[in-house]
Amino acid sequence: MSQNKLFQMRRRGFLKATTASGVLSGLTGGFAFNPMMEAIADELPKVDLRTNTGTWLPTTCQGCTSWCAKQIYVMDGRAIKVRGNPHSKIHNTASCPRQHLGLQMVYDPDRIKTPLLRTNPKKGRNEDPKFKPISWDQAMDLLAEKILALRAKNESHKYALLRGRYSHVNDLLYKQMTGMIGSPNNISHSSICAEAHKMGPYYMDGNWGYNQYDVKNTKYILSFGADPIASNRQVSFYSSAWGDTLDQAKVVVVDPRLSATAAKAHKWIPIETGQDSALALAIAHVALVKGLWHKPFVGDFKDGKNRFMAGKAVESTQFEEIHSYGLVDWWNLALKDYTPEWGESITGIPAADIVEMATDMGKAAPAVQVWTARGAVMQTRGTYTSMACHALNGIFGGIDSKGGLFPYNKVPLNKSFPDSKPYMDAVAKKGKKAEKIDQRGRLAMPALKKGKSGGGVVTDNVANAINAADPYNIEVMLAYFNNFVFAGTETKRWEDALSKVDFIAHVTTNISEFSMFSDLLLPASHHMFEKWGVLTASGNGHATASIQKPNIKRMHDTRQDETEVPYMLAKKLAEKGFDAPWRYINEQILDPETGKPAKDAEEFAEICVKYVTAPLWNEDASKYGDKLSGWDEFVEKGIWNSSPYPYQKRWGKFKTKTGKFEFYSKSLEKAFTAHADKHQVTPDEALTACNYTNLGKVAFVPNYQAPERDGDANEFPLYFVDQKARLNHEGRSANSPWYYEFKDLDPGDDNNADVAKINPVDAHKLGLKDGDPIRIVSTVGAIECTAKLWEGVRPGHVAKCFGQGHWAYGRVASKEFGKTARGGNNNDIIPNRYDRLSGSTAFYGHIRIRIEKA
Ligand SMILES: Nc1nc2c(c(=O)[nH]1)N[C@H]1C(S)=C(S)[C@@H](COP(=O)(O)OP(=O)(O)OC[C@H]3O[C@@H](n4cnc5c(=O)[nH]c(N)nc54)[C@H](O)[C@@H]3O)O[C@H]1N2
Ligand SMILES: Nc1nc2c(c(=O)[nH]1)N[C@H]1C(S)=C(S)[C@@H](COP(=O)(O)OP(=O)(O)OC[C@H]3O[C@@H](n4cnc5c(=O)[nH]c(N)nc54)[C@H](O)[C@@H]3O)O[C@H]1N2
Ligand code: SF4
Ligand SMILES: [Mo]
Repeated sequence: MSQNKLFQMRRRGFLKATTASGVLSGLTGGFAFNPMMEAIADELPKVDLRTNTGTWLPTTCQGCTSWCAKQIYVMDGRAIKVRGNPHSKIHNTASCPRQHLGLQMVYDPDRIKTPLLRTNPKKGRNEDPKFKPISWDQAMDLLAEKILALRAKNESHKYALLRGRYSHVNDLLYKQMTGMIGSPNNISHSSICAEAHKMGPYYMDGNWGYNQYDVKNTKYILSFGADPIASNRQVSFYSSAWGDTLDQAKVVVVDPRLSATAAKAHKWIPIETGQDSALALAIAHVALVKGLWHKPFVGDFKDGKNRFMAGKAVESTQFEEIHSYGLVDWWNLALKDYTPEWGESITGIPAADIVEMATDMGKAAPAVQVWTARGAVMQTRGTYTSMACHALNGIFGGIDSKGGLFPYNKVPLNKSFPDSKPYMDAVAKKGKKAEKIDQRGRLAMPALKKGKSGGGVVTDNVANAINAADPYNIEVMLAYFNNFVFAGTETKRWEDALSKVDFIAHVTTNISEFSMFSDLLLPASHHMFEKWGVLTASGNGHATASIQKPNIKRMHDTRQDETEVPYMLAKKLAEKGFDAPWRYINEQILDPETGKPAKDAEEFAEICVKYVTAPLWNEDASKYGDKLSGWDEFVEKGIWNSSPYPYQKRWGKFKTKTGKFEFYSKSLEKAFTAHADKHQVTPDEALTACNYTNLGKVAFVPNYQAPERDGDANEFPLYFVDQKARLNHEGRSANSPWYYEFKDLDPGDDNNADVAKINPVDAHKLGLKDGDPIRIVSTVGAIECTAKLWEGVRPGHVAKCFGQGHWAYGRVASKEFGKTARGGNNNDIIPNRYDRLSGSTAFYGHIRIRIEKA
């Protein structure tokens, strides 16, 4: 039987009555049958009409936050292959395994093909939305009406814009439009992403951002949870360089789970979850006692005699720092007590091993780099873990050093669109002044992004705020490229919250769990193949700006989320008498080449990218990197590269309060004291309100605080360890068959299964064997999956990939679309907790569980 016949038969065999939504026709399972490959083939012209010649066209992958510059091979209007953009000085043609899944996503037969309107007014987990197709004009009309109704009653603050993944043309829809409509509520996903990671770097060396790691020149890598050949940032580059790195450097990975990187490392340290800071602090202690710190960066005792002795305070005037500040204060306040024996008592890692690590790092200094991942820092104590780990980069001088780590190079972009304030009327000005819906900046939620109380978003708390109608209720929501009902913790909170919102419009490629609580679905053009955008990335000493552009025949009646949608909405609002956004668009966002406004939505999308990137090609960017002759060259290459990062660039001029690398963070002290002052309490009262246990000045140095644990240890005797699957495009690839067919790319995982990896020691106690169906129960929920006995997880811990458990993300991702999940969503069992200093959601460390046979 031919392949096609077989597929047709299976398709018929699997056809059922229509599904919950009535939109996706009812293929269940997706385990044996794969409609996707057929759909891709269907999209190409019939075989004898194909030209068999194509072109490599540039774009950017957003499968993860590496944001690699890509080329796609397009033949007859269809994309058929993906590779790295050879012009990239970060990764060249190198790539990661998940790049290919983009093809299955853009040609996913389950994509939304037209706007859809909910006809069932009742919202809930078991309510079928009963979506029916409508036109774009009707859709925009309805959304505009809802927004205008809020403005008419002077309650424009009850509008909210939710942003998930994005490109650098987002400012118009995200910030400027929201402002002109009159709401303070532009909510990004950043604090369910990795904000706690930035706390160490920002409050110690002034970089609110991620670092790039000089892996080609390093001699020692210590990773706290980071798995750079599978996850993290610059996976394509690190994967291509890692073999050489392993030859020339010692690599030590600290992770309760044997990650892909740990499996190749010289040493794997399966730490108890939540205890990373104790290890980092004990290493720092040894480095000082043994005189291993990097003196050209940190300085030395004036007479060269080391006085750091365990438990003994040091006179600060005896030490002269060079590029750092507060080393002796830190020692006296906390570090002097964090001996290797103390470290062993908390982490179980032998003191001798801790001493060995410090000694090796001292020898390799300054070609030392200490990485942190979400796993170590997106915890209730995350800010302090981030600081403790980053402090090691200071002690061993890796900061901005050859073989160390440094911030992303500057890419001159107009990321901010022109200020829309002059277009705000009285309604908008009043609305914009309301408290933000996520309660950021309240006493118990400082969210100190860039030194400001309430400077950062508290994404996951939006659900709590809506459920409590505190500070008010949201009535109209526009959300794009996000799925917080799946990606946020304690998912039930999001289901309840969205059920309370009167009108939600979701701009999405696929119906997702978030869509199931929405009223209007607006089909999005796929970001990698059908959309104008621009992204920046950094690695290998360079930064890049690379474009996304519509390279294939647009599938379906879709629109680009960040450009066409706001353009059409502004036009509709103007037709109905509110013309501020429309005037703004036509007066402020002009083609940098002609000075003219766009003539239609599609042209506007391109103009937005031209506007943002003009400093790279319309001006002379050679001060920062490549010199381009103009827009055409940029579009043809698809990428601009920066010059290499100059080593020691920031030495002597860190953007901290003292201008130094702050072991005692004057910057955090200032920011947190201002937060306490704002609430008219003492800093200690504020720290206590935020659930931190070390008060006084200790709060401003890296310090150890026992992890919070959720639940009773007898009832829930195991810890849960979440991880990213290697083929996760964040939450977006779950409807791609390859995601399941190659699941064993994750060490310990099995193809076509959702497994919880349990150490055989624990499994035997529980009487479990491979393949047993199990239920994982936490204090907030339960999920079902399959037991997998595996030595690659620390006893007492259970590791499971995030990504499966979709009950509404297409026919492959769900057992029965709209009803039953395939596998379990980890977020159903993760209790909603925060690292309050950063406003980040805790996804790790606090999750106690038990396992039952299902
Ligand atoms: N494959 C893949 N890569 C991705 C993405 C993706 O979806 N898929 N998404 C991208 C995005 S959005 C982001 S923000 C980055 C995030 O990249 P990272 O910041 O590197 O974070 P994760 O990979 O989420 O971190 C989870 C890791 O921490 C480990 N871990 C869990 N608990 C602990 C603990 O208590 N201590 C220690 N030391 N480790 C622990 C887990 O085993 C896992 O290896 O990744 C990007 N890269
Ligand atoms: N347990 C656990 N939870 C996590 C993580 C984890 O590692 N473990 N990772 C966290 C991290 S780092 C992040 S960044 C967040 C991500 O969480 P979100 O920001 O919510 O993003 P996604 O889950 O990727 O969902 C994106 C949604 O956008 C839609 N979509 C897909 N492609 C497109 C497109 O091209 N255009 C538009 N407009 N829409 C599209 C689909 O509906 C998809 O469900 O999840 C966080 N949640
Ligand atoms: S590393 Fe991430 S951004 Fe780069 S190709 Fe892979 S999935 Fe895409
Ligand atoms: Mo993220």
